[in-house]
Amino acid sequence: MSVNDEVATLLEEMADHLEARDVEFKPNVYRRAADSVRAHAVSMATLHEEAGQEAIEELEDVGEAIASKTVEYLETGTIEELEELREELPVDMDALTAVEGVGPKTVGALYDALGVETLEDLEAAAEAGEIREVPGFGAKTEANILENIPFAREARKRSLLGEARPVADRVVSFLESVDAVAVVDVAGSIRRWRPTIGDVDVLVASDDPESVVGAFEGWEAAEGVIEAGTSKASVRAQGLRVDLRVVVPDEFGAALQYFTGSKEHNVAVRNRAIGMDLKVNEYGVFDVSAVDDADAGQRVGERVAGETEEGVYEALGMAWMPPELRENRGEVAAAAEGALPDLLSVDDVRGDLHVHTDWSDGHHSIAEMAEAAAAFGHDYLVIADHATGPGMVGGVGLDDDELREQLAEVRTVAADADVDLLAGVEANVGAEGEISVGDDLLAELDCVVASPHSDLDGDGTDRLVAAVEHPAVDVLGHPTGRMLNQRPGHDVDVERLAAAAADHDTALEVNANPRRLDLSGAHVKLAIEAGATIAINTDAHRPESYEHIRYGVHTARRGWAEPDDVLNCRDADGLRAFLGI
Ligand code: DGT
Ligand code: CA
Ligand code: CA
Ligand code: ZN
Repeated sequence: MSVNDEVATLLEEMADHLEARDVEFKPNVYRRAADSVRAHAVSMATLHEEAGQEAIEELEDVGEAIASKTVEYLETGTIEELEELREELPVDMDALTAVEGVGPKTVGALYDALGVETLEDLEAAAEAGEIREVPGFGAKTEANILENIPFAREARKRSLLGEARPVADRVVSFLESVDAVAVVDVAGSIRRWRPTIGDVDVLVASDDPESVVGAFEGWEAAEGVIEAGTSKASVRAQGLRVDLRVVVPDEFGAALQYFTGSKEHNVAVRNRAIGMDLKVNEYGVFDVSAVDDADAGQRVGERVAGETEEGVYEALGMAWMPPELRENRGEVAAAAEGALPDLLSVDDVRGDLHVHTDWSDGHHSIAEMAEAAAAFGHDYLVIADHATGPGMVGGVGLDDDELREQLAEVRTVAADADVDLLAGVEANVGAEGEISVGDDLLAELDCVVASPHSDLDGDGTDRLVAAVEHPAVDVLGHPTGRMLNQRPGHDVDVERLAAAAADHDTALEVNANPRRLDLSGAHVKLAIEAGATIAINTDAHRPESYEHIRYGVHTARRGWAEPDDVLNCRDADGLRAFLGI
């Protein structure tokens, strides 16, 4: 973890403890400060060294009290107030609050009543029927908790793509600087851009594997070596396991293909090879037509490919395909027929249709978000702050009068902005699909994003279909409402939803926030096949988050999306035509 991540994690833990003790306001102050510290480009340690506590106080949403706790941590390695809070409430807060429906307040109450400290305690208490006896809890809550524990336990083993990808980028650029390394690439789920990552796989081509392993063990970000051999090693870095394998340059392509996976894709590839009298494995592609026993060893028969991945696929009669497609969803047949999609890339995206400002829960003004979007290279930007309504707690959302006021402000800023600045809203989709903003106001806005924020259990198809059928809705935001590693979100009949969306000219969002990635790649593929248009939006609450667009783009690529399938790959005129403005 970087220093900023460490500080942010501690501030978040303070927030949870304060909330567990029913302290008002302060928890959110700590959470906002944690966000700000985590997103800050310069390390708190550097700021502190060079300019002291005052430099930390300059951060957005960080006041004197939190800056002084940060300094206390940097100087002593602990925060005394947090130590006291932990002593009073000695629970595994992270593990317990990972259970959907269990927040810090619940943790506090169950500790006081039953002494629940760990996930195991929680499970035992629920199984024994003790939770329903605690005031404020009932049999239904108890059953929900019990049902959600396995999901939380599984989820905690995997990291978010948004956490793992920066680590992968870092290890690749480090290995590129090592002399003995000829070629380096990531493999495994990180290369396929899966939304969650078990471990980060890195593959190197080299004639001197021991030097590469030695350098890797000394990588500055490595916090500990898990295991090390002559041609592979695993280290822990920023809370992740990073697996390195070193192969000879001549076998790099075959190894890269093999270790990229997915397993299901590799099975389909191997089966195709068998039908062609070929054998494919991590060492190469081998012609085994003249061999009696193709299983006699790994390197049998005549080797026909293996140095490059392109060569491996070519030997099997397939075009090379982007790793995002390798999930056994028809890509092997498509590659053999020359029918692979021409996937979009990050550069194809021309704007963002869903960002927040300090009018709701963002952290920057309309003008700042617009300026940063222009600097990022966008042609257009839609300000889509939260409206009040179901799921908007804590006074975050704007009512219709405030939205009208904001609309006027957006028009004023737009007059001088370097992007085509459009006025929108993120309205809430109610339990029956109703939209939480008045129809006359919706008609005045350029772009209406509508998203579900409440009641996210069970099948959501009816509710979401009703929302996309609303004539004023342009984009259905984070349709399932899933939060990776936290809650699964709605089940959705995506084909029915997509057909309705296509009929009513509503785009379905791929929310690029690394906690969401919603729709998923599998959903995107179904949606496009049913004729729907996709929108890829960051849901940015600060300019730094514009960078998240890559997670959305790669998720859409996992769904076989081409530029024509994506609303915000169109130019401003094309966007306006879709929005009817
Ligand atoms: P993860 O780490 O759980 O997010 O997922 P992956 O896909 O990165 O899986 P990992 O790290 O266990 O292995 C990396 C790749 O190596 C995997 O995608 C395919 C390949 N691989 C590993 N074990 C096997 C296996 O038993 N059979 C086959 N065909 N491929 C394997
Ligand atoms: Ca992996
Ligand atoms: Ca691995
Ligand atoms: Zn939202």
